[in-house]
Amino acid sequence: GSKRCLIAGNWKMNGLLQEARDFIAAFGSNPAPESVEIALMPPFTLLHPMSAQLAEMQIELGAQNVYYEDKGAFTGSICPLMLRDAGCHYVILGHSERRSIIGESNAQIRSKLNASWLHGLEPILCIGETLEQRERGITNMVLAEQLAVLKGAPKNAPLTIAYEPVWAIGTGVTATKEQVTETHAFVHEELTRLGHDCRVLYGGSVNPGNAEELLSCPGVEGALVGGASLKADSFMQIVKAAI
Ligand code: G2H
Repeated sequence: GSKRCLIAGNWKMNGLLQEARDFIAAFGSNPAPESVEIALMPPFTLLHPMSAQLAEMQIELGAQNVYYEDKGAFTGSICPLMLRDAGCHYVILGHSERRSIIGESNAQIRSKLNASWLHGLEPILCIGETLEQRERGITNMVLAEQLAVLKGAPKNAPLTIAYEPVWAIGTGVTATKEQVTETHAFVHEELTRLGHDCRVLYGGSVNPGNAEELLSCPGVEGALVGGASLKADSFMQIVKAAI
């Protein structure tokens, strides 16, 4: 299709300065493929240190979260302008770990979407059902509820969606081809209904061994990779699987 495939690495709460240097040194020797966009979301502390070199390697930079206020007395928070200042193009919003551990709500995610767009960031909005919700047969309802934060959003706002079944995150369990295809079809349908024609990534235990199969599912336009993005060689193998 017209959408360029995106392979994005979410480092979560991993990565010290030396590991960032090692990653760049190891990844640097690989020529960036034309057909695949690559992005990396290291922790906040590595954004500035990695920014220039990732840009040279044509790897887009992203953050894993943002606060929705512009500035001021919000101790411990990072605003969209700070992310732009560090060279970020992307920001992950609504990751299941933030929803479940931090208790982030759809209302907060909506505020973060608006703040991100206001400052020219492209959100990667994460959605996904828990195992209990899948077993109860309410997957589509949960996903529709999570996507409803897009109601009334500007139609041409930059946006990427990541479908990440919670039961497949960091567990080594991946969704089957059928589950991925079926759920991505629903997500695309819902997005069309909401007036957004954006990329939909798959996420959840994507690794070099399953990437090609997952990326070949209809409606999958890239991957959000956690654990397997920490090492340059496994991340590169996933990028190659997308070519
Ligand atoms: C899902 C994914 C990246 P992992 O959270 O967002 O992580 O690949 O480790 O399951």
